[in-house]
Amino acid sequence: MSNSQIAQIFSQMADLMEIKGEDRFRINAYRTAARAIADLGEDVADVAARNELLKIPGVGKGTAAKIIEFLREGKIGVHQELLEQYPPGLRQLLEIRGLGPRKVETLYRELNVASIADLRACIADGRLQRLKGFGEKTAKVILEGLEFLEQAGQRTPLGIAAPIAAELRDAVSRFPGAGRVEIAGSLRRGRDTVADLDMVCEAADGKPIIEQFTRLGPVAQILAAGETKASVLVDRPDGAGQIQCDLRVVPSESFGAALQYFTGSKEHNIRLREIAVKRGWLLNEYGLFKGETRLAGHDEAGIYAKLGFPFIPPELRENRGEIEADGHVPDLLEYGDIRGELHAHTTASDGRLTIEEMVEAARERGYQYLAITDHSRSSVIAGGLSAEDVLRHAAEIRALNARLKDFTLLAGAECDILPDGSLDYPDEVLAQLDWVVASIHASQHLDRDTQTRRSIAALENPYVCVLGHPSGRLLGRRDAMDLDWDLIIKTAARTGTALEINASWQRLDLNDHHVRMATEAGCWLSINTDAHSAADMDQMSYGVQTARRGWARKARVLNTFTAARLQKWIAAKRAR
Ligand code: DGT
Ligand code: CA
Ligand code: CA
Ligand code: ZN
Repeated sequence: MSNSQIAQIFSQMADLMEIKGEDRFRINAYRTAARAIADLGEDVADVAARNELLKIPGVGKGTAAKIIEFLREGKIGVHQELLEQYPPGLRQLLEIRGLGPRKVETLYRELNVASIADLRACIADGRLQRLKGFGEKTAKVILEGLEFLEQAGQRTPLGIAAPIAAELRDAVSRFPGAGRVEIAGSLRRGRDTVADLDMVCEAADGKPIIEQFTRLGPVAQILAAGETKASVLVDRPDGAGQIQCDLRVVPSESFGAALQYFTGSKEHNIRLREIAVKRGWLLNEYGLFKGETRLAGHDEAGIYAKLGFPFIPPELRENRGEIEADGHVPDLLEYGDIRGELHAHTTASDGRLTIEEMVEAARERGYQYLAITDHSRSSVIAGGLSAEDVLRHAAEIRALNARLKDFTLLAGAECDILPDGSLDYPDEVLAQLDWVVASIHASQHLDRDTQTRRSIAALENPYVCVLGHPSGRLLGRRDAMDLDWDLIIKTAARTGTALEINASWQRLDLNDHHVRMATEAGCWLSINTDAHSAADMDQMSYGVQTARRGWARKARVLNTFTAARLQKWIAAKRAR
């Protein structure tokens, strides 16, 4: 489809025309048309073929002619002319708060500033400050804008964003006049990182909601506040800058449509709109319409139902086959299916709680079993246990287990996979444990072949139940290891060794793509929080969301089993 290309060209033209100082009316026409075409439910070429471009709301005579020009020539003349006058990099400068199109034009004309690097250089040596109409104050505002832009490029991890969002949602829910309030956007879809937070609030009158929202304690700065929407910045509790939160207030009859629209993903929404258009309907953030008649909009389920789908869980809404599957993924894992934790540390290595305290924490979360998996000897900094110590520790765990009613403790270990692929404990030690997680904790920068062979050697070991945090990534801090995923997943499927979905928000490893591959290959999975404290166990929901994003089936996730069934699984694995 040419839709996205044309939309991009139009918005680039609008930006460059703005710098050139052209007529506002024409600039807005391009922006409106760009949006309309990006949101179109069908290929714009088909619309043009039917001679119906002018029927698209937001497309006028001028923009329709440009669309036809693009479809015929593959480019648009005035766009090419603009590109000759101004380098495309200038557009980036428009994104800096405190630097409007007039100033961008002046800087380009007078100082030849065509990029952020040029801009920084001109501020550093004072050329910008000496320019007429600029000065120290402007320079300071621009520098602040630059800093914000750089920080805004950063995505916030799910585990940082989710508690902030929950706090804001609860606060908004308490406002007088507020009805339903929901988090939307990538956070609702359970992505491992989010660019910003999106929230939808049901209320008859937007203004008082927006006013109260912008006055909330956590709000550090108001970026925009209107009658029905606001954007604010909230400080991240980890001190790593701020995150933006967009709130939209909508009337009751549009709440479901707005929640659906702002949950996204954009790609999923485009597919839904196509389906609506094929029936001669219109789907947007206000509702699903047939002409003037509202078919749905009050709630999300109603929209999906009218379009012929079951409720599609937000985690699936990525246009990765959920539309073709009619929104139905068989046996999709649910949070309530989780019955235990299979990767946890105690004071024996680097955990903060004793075995008893960890049992308590697991029971509080309604679990039926817990595997204690402290570190092995090579993880020296984490207080890894020698072979002797791990067996003594196992005896202690079993003694406690014998005293527990209605709860099962597994005596295990998180055993390091050494650089040569051998394990940190010999097989005769591993054979005396109930449960073994094998993980790579050091030498993560070996070449792809060596690294892959290491993981595969661990998967081949009959005593290894699960490969821990298989990619080794730490979000925003350490890249994933270079691995041959096809081979690793094939080996896991063949050997019957489970792959971990480490639910800790710093890891979320496997990620959603790898879960999908593993699910398609028929691998076993285990969703583990790798808990070092009681609170860590609450990250299970992030792992479950990641699993759902990868279409994981309940039947393939080990910690949905009963304790008895898990024991059988372990015995069968060892007997293979
Ligand atoms: P991110 O980047 O982590 O914030 O991801 P999202 O998905 O939260 O993206 P965001 O915040 O830009 O927009 C929220 C939702 O609003 C998005 O998932 C779908 C919808 N949306 C935003 N812009 C557009 C658009 O231009 N066209 C369509 N169809 N939907 C859009
Ligand atoms: Ca967002
Ligand atoms: Ca947003
Ligand atoms: Zn661990």
